[in-house]
Amino acid sequence: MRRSPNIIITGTPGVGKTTLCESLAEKGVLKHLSINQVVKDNGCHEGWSEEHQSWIVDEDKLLDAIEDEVKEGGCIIDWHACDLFPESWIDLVVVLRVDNTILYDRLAARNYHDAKLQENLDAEIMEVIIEEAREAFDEQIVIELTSNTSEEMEANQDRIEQWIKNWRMNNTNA
Ligand code: DAT
Repeated sequence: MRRSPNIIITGTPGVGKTTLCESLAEKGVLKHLSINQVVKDNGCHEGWSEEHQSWIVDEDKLLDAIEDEVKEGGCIIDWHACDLFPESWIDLVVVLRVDNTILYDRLAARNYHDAKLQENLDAEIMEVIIEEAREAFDEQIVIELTSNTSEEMEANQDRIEQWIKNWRMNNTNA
């Protein structure tokens, strides 16, 4: 049994996953597992998609690469998809949400080309990732948090830290 929980922080690109994960990891709360980095470092992909400007991920290779680490617990998984991770690995799924005008500015600042920018804005409006999370996991472990401002990000961080404390209290002596 895990002594520390595994959390997925997910959401459309630009919602603030990496910023939140890094800040939780800096405080030593849990370990930041950037799936983007794992995919790159371990070659868990079938090449680069020019159209999507992202790696074409080989999900089996990716799961093999992280399995031992995740099974030990204490990981914050940072990725824009969540339904590939086995339910038994995961204790909490946090879906970050952002208003579309704010998301537009953040993605434009990354110089995303128009098609990619629009694709991501549509995904956010259509609630693609929250739907995916609710279908793949027990609804009770899926939470949706807005992250428009740094104040909201701090509040989200506090809330997740509190959740982790509670999880540890409820699970370590069980
Ligand atoms: P993601 O990992 O979801 O793609 P990110 O963490 O790289 O997103 O953040 C995208 C940009 O937005 C980055 O410049 C930092 C900024 N940002 C993230 N969360 C924020 C927040 N809650 N308030 C203001 N800016 C935020």
